[in-house]
Amino acid sequence: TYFYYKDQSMMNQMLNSESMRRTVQMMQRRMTQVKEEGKINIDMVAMEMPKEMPNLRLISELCPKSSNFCYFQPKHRQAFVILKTIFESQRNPDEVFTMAGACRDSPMINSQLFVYALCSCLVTRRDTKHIPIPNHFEVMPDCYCTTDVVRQATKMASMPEMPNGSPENKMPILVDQNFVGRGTDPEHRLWYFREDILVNSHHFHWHIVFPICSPKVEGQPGYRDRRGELFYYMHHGMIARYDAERLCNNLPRARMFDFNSLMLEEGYFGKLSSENSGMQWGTRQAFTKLTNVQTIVGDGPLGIRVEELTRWRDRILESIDIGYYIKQEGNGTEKRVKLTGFNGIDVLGDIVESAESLTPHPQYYGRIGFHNMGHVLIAGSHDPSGKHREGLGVMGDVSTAMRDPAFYRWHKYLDHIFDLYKQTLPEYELDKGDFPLVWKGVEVVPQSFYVKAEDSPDKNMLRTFWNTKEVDLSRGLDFRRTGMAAMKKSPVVGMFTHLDHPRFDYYLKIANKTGKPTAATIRIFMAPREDENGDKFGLDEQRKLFFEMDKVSKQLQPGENEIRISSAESSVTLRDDNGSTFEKLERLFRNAKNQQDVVEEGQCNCGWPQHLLLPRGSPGGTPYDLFVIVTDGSQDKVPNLDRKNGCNSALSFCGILNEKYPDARPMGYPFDRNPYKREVMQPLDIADPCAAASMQVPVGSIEDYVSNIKNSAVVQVSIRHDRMMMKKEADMGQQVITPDGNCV
Ligand code: CUO
Repeated sequence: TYFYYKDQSMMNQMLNSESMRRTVQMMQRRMTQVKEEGKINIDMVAMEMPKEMPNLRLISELCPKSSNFCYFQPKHRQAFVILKTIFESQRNPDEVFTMAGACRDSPMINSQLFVYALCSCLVTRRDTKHIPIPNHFEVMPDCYCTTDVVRQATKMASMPEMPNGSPENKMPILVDQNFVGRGTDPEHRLWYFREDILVNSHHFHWHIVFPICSPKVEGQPGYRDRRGELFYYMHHGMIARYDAERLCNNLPRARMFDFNSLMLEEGYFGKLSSENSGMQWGTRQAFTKLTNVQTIVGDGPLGIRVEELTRWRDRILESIDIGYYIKQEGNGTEKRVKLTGFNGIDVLGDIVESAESLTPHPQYYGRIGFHNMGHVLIAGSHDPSGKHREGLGVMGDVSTAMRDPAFYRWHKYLDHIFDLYKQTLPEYELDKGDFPLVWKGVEVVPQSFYVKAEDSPDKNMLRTFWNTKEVDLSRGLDFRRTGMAAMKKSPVVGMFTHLDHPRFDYYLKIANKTGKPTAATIRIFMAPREDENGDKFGLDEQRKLFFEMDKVSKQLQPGENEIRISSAESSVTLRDDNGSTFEKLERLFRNAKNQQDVVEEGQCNCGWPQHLLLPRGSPGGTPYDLFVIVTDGSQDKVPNLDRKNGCNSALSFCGILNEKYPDARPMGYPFDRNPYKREVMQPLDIADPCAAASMQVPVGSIEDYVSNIKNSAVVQVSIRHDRMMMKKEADMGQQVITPDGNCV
């Protein structure tokens, strides 16, 4: 379906150049011709121009079309809020799309900004929240593919169709690890994680669903329940997974950003450029020191100082130490409010991220935000004075930031802050729970071996391998607007190499001794078992490395329950392997009988990629601890929850759009707090009351921990990485002969 404007005079006003006007007119003529000839089936939809165009000049001044849009930069954020508000203030979805069509083609509007504002509006408005959003990597492939791939794709898109199905312009463009670095750099081993298109797309979509400008008042459109806490928990999950990948690649865990040296030890050369703005993303040499960022090319003076970052950091740490935060009141006065309890982490998340409408005191905790400013300072560190006219680095945008090793240093520091707060809270008394279930055990079984689960030699042995994914790059904004590609159906295919694994099941046996049907929540976590030196982790360290694998609600019948949970339905991953592609959405809209079909099938592309559910492991097998705990479903339940609402995959990372977060417990429970067991010491001297006091003794290992909690179990699993195994064979659980003749 192609859109054109009914009102040609308005269109001419929108298109500022003669060549652009000619291109569009030529495209319209060509489309009419092709349609009349019946060569392809094109629906042409006439679009009304908005009755009144808002003044877009301010948006253009705040975020020029020629800049790389930076989500964390205050002026760009202001532009984002204004444009999003323009979309939100339209009276109905038709008006939103009419306005969006006009803004998209306006010479005033930055393309990246346009996509952010429109997507964010669609997931916020009540009357558009059912509309699934396509993958960002299909809309903006230049944020995910290196410049040479984009150039190649552009060239292929503009090639005329070859006769007789000649494969010349159908050949996929191969995208693999060789594009961004070389094996001589140890950090390059993590290319498959940092450069993964679905990892970066998840990060983009998460920040779209939970934008910085979310409203504060419950019930307002776009209000996000426990948003600050989810900022902590989702990013914590990503950092824990990154560390798990590092350890199995023989790399030490990521080190947090060092405020003393201000040094960024790893360099990054992403080879990315924005096709829309024409700017290159900045690069950074190793051992670059963070300094004040004065100017950003295209955006003028910025004046962000490291000193401010340090001051805000100190205020946040002090608030944690004293257990109070400073809140600004409507009348300009301030008051101290207790930072504790269930909501404490939610408030702290907003303070650290400094979501502007949510932070309790913007002046005190950061006028543009502690977390956001860290991103901008790192993104500008390669040319802080702007004298080289370099664009911001990839840390400036949520769709590109996870490519840079500095992202993990910065977020590890934030995670450290959150953990300092969590350490001020009392430990969970899990051993005192009165949920009388009895464990028989937990096993992990590849799905192809499930029939013989009990005696399969492969139980608790998981595998990973390399796979490829094809992505249609021709939908990117610029590809569609220029050249002949807009008029033919021929896709430009990028073939991305990524980690993958055969699906597997968790196989649990739980005896319900309550004598009646009981609701239960099964929480599954995984963590590396050994540290950089091959020593077994103590739980005080390991608890920070546990990442969520799944969370499932089940009704347990009295007596023994055998439960099988598939890895493919994880609570942290996307439901579809490729997310919602344009192709899928087109099919969905074509086949849907009503809006409910769209709501049930569509998703907002927020969710960890299924193919990265498991860490890579190693050729010889890497040991991991798989921990399962069953909690009382009646205490986990959130009342009046509509789980049928849109955007309902990856619940643990993304919640349910416009609903309460679907778990009443703190996120990360039970590893978010220190695991202590209480032991009462025998009095040594009756005259000395201190000697008789109870003492908290740290738990040594995960096995010690589990031995005290009757509703939990831990099992050791091994993940083996088969370098050559291909997906088809892996799914079938068959042996494969690799090209070098080895049998895996
Ligand atoms: Cu998601 Cu720093 O918050 O990137």
